[in-house]
Amino acid sequence: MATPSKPMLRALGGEAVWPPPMWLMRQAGRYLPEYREVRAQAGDFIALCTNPELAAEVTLQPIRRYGMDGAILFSDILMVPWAMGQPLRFAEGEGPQLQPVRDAASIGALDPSVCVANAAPIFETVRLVRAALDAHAPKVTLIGFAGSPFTVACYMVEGHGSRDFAAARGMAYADPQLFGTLIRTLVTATTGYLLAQAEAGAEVLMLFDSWAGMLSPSQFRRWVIEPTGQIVRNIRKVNPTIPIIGFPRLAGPMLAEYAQRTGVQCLGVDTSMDLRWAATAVAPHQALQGNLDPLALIAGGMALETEARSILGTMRGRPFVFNLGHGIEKTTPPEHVSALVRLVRTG
Ligand code: 1CP
Repeated sequence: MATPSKPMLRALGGEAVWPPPMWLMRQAGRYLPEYREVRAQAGDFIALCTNPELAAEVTLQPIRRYGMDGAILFSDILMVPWAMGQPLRFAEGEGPQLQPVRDAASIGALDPSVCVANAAPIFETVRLVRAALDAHAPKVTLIGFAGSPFTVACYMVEGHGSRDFAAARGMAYADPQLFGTLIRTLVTATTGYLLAQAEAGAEVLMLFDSWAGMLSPSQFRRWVIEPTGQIVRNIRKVNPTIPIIGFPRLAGPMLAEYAQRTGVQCLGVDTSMDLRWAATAVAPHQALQGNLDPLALIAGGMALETEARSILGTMRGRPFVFNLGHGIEKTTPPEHVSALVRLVRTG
């Protein structure tokens, strides 16, 4: 196979590309006026995620505005439970609302085999974005994604966002068999969902595990490392080369075991993590991605410059993808993102 010429694919392949490729988690979203315009046109959020033309348009907006190296599919981690038939709505101002699954009957009723068929419009978005990038931005890498089984299960059991996801984490202790059934269902659904994105043109796959850091080490091994490793192995059987980014947010020292045992090519690191330590915790060929504080991006000016330069100084000479440590906030001034791009581009 020819050496990839896209900067992001080179970095994920273990090369210390400099200046590093960059993109930002949630780079498409409400902080952009052009997003708000399309969002208003689409109606609700699910309508936007399942409208391939509009979803492709918002995926491409930050590429046009900033020239990022990565375009992340515009969708949501909760589209997997939605595609398995769990009722979902995004209520204005209160975030996602699902009809909770908390017993054997409702968990048993979830059917992972219908996920790919129901998510067909999302794969069409991937096709449209890939065609647009191939035609107009051939150096930009298309990133597909899903939530990791544990984080998605948190929302499915709880029914909404939460500070501690006590119902989900409680079920994992009180009835590990039932929770395990839900996690296995999600491993199957997520494998098919990610492979379908790869087939439609995604060049990298990312697994968001936003709530991994709430677990004890033994629970982290069981509900984060094992299912993530299974998904990676399942994908490898069909697609041996596509790079996979794992983002076990707030994993702390568990990052080392996660890196070793899941087999991901790249580790997303959150803002709390010391990048110098992370560099020693993962294998030299494993890339790191992160970890600017989204609040430094809101502040801008010297605070932003100091934080970004410190990250660049620490990561120079390593395979690295510049990113935030969590998603961009909706109060972020778009011109601060432009300033950050200029800064990272000069290395
Ligand atoms: O009305 C709106 O515009 C909805 C806001 C919104 C957006 C823009 C939601 C609802 N999801 C998204 C897009 C989204 N979500 C992307 C798109 C691509 C990009 O990065 O540009 C991605 C990758 C996600 C992933 C996602 N959704 C995560 C994992 C990352 C993270 O932020 O921790 C999680 C936890 C969700 C759930 C979710 N979806 C939406 C909201 C507001 C939430 C958080 C709910 C909560 O816990 O309170």
